[in-house]
Amino acid sequence: MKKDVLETLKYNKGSFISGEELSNRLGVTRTAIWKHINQLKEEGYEIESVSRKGYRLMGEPDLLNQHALQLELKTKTIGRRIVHYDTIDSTNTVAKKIAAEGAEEGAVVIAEEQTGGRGRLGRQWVSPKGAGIWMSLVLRPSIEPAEAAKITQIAAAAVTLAIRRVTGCEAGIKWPNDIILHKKKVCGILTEMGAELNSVSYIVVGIGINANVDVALFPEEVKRIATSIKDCVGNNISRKEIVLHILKEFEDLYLDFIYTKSIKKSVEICKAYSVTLGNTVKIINRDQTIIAEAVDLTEEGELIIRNQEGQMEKIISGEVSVRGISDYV
Ligand code: BT5
Repeated sequence: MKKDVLETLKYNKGSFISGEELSNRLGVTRTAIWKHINQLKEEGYEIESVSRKGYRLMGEPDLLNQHALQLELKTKTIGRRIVHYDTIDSTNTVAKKIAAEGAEEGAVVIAEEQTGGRGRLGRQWVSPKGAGIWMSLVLRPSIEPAEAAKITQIAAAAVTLAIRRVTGCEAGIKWPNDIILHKKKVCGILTEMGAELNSVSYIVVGIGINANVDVALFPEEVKRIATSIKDCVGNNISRKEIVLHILKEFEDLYLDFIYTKSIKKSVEICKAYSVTLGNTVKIINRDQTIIAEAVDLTEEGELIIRNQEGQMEKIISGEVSVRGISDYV
């Protein structure tokens, strides 16, 4: 019921709705409405109450804990359980641990700060306190280990849609795991798994987003290539709105993958918002560097390039930098 009260206030955000109207619409007494309003206020919602006018929602807290998110979450499984930490080494490490201990599909680990945030190949992910979105999703798809990279494409599509829908910023995808704003990295995705023989027992997809982060305070080598959503919008944005949208978009695309066994839908989104396709790319594979043109994505989410001899090649994973994007050197 508290959820319904909040939803109605949000729908009317900025204007008054009377206690009587709320109680009629939601079918409970005005005293019950009053109690829910008080609880919401205690949780940090700024609700103005004026006699004869009613209630008006003025501001919402930007909390990422289980209680705050669940009040507004519209998913069936993803995010139904949220484990929230103030400080943790890495949400991916915690998510892998709880997954190995049997955590259910859809469990999400979120931290305000990571002291040992990880990128791919043991690289560091800078994760300062309170301003970013550092979270990891536990999944249990019946897939083979070789398919794990598909989950990265689903996550990239979900994050891009969420950033675009909530902020209007033109987020793009640098294959396979970076989200880009104004040619700089705003988000990285790290997909890890636990597998037995030929089947995946769990997948953890870690998403790191510089939401309201001050990238000017980043180490020099990261500052050069990083940006934040705040820098695009011009002011702080609601991390909660972004998380709610990501979880919903992710669930829709993930369930589509589970039912159809194809990530076609996600790949369409990855193609539509790609900053890689049509550009010159540099691919570093072990000691070899290839310069090529990025041509297309396959239905499985692999990159097709045209090499300098004019031949087409399929790239399954690897370090790909795109000419014009900040990490191309
Ligand atoms: C990634 O790796 O981009 C994956 C990052 C995943 C982070 C999330 S946060 C929640 C979860 N828990 C974790 O411990 N990790 C996941 P990669 O493509 O290897 O890029 C790493 C590189 O990005 C670093 O070497 C830096 O150059 C750069 N970098 C580090 N921190 C950054 C930040 N906050 N913003 C932008 N770039 C960053």
